[in-house]
Amino acid sequence: MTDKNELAQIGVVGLAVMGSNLARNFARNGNTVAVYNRSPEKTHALIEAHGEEGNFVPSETIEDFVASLERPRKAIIMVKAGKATDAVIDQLAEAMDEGDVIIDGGNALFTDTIRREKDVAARGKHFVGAGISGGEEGALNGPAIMPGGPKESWETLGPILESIAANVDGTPCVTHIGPDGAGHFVKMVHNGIEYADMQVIGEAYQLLRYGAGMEPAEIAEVFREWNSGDLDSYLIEITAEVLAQKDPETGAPLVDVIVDAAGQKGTGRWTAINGLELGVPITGIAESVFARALSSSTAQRSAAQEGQLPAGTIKELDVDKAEFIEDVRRALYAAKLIAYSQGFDEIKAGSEEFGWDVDPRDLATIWRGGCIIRAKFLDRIRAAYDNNADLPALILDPYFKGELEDLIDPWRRVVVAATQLGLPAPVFASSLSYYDSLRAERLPAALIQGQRDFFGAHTFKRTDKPGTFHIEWSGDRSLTQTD
Ligand code: NBP
Repeated sequence: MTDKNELAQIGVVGLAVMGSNLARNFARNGNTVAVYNRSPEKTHALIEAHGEEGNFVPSETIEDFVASLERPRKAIIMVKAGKATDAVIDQLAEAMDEGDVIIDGGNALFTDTIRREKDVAARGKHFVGAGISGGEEGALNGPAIMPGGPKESWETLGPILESIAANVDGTPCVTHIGPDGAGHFVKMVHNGIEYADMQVIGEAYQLLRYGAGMEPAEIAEVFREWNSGDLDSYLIEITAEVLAQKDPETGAPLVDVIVDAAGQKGTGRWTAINGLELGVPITGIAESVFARALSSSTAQRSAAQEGQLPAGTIKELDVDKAEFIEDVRRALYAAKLIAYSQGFDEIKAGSEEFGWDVDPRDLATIWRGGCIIRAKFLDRIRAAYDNNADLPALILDPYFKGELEDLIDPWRRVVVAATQLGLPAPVFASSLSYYDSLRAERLPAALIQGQRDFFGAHTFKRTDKPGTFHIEWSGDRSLTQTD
């Protein structure tokens, strides 16, 4: 139904796949929704195909669109991230009044969101950068939504977003995350964790396929079974679907006809870059981004294959299939746990750096539904932060520590097996090194400090007394205290 005279509670600008699905979701959930797209064809197409799903108020100019919104006006931008977003923000800020709310639901870099929030606030309007996860399907049927921006805008916006978000046990998968860029920041880290989660699943598949010699359909069954336990998650579920799928053209397993070069749109890379900038070791996420980059280095991979780089002479491992499958499951669980622990570390560091006061419990709650990393496991993460909101690391929670007791040996065995079999398992292996680094009593960092002092007089601290010290390396090698 469309009614030009009815004022809309919410508006959507940008009616490509995400925007039109989000608009339909609003309409289906009882909101009157104003819709506008730069080229009117998309607006017409939406109304023609789905106008009967609820109350839509279509406009062909941004001025008419703004006039069709009830005050304080609330408009969600779902256009291509980058310059297009800036252009639409400018048009809306021009046409709107003081106190109106502009929401960017695209995948913006959080530093852009901080800048935009400042600009829009200076023009007397509110700006909310909202991370939206769940892809096309989520936008239509219930995404996880991570809005940042001023708290007061959440008061008017919150109930509308709650009406369309996914819902788990009666709790909507949306909450106010924190000021300015907080929402887009946590969405970025969510995507980084998603990269790591997908990579560890990929590594498990690789080991079962080429280590245990299993066929994709058989591995699909293993993943189906895993989906009923600790690993129960959307990503494990769809992995089973993909592995069971046959190519409609050849009848071969679909996974065998897909080119093994993984794409990326950039949010994983942003998460890794930000981890480096904040000095947070998000090794699982960074290795996952590198693994995709390596897979896509096709020229180099062909040269390496043609050049027959030596595999070494260590004898292949004989594995007991059933035991190996269970070991791989546990290694996957362990590496996944590390990736989440690191992701939450990055969120904590970002929140401190930018003064957002993000509550990790909120994220564990809203990520349980709608988003790509939705998983049973998030209930455990929520319980961990409920028990202790200041956990130094997620893996130090008593429940997860207990889990690691059961996971550590299989995890080590799988990394050894991967190494002996010559199968790449970058996140399984690097996560284990991260874990062992965290628990190590002494790290080689002491030696590195010695090297730094040797060539650059960078000084060092001592274990036995306070102060900063230097050795006269090119002189008599005496010790001097520098402060
Ligand atoms: P696209 O990212 O493909 O963007 C197409 C939309 O942007 C069209 O409505 C287009 O209008 C509009 N647009 C462009 Br391009 N330049 C514009 C400009 N200068 N002024 C006004 N409008 C302009 O759409 P999408 O895939 O639906 O994604 C929308 C946002 O949601 C993106 O930021 C994306 O990163 C994010 N997101 C996408 C997904 C996903 O699964 N696809 C998931 C989560 C988030 P036109 O019709 O006139 O060309």
